[in-house]
Amino acid sequence: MTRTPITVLTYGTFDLFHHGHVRLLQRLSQLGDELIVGCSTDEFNDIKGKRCVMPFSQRREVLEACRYVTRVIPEETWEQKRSDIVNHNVSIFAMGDDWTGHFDDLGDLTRVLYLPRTPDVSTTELKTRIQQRVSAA
Ligand code: C2G
Repeated sequence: MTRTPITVLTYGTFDLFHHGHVRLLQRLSQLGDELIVGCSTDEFNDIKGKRCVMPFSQRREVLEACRYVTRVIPEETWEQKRSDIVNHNVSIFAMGDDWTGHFDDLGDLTRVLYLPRTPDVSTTELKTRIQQRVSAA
């Protein structure tokens, strides 16, 4: 009797991939059998008001190289989560806890979890550090 694989789903921009991203994906991968990551497209980042250093194709390539990630899908809209959850038979939808409460409405479809962020690292902080190094050079 083979059981249904537990599929975990998350979304994000994942620009300048760092250990905070890695630790989230590592914990998520431990919650199930496969981890699907919705990577925000450049067009969706415009909607989110995020300016990326790395274009979607590079952010996707980095995520696909991550040992904890099974599959990467494009995230193009806020609204696609419900259909993604159904189409990929997702058992757990999870995000970092800066999103706590934002996706509770998905609770009728799947388990919704928010995991603690990794402290002291963010894409924004990395950009600042780089700018400081450049100006100090
Ligand atoms: N994260 C983390 N620890 C950090 C930084 C980020 O756990 N130090 C988590 C965030 O909480 C998020 C994921 O890594 O769950 C990706 O972070 P971002 O690339 O900043 O994603 P975001 O812009 O929050 O996009 O529809 C959902 C959005 O696409 C989420």
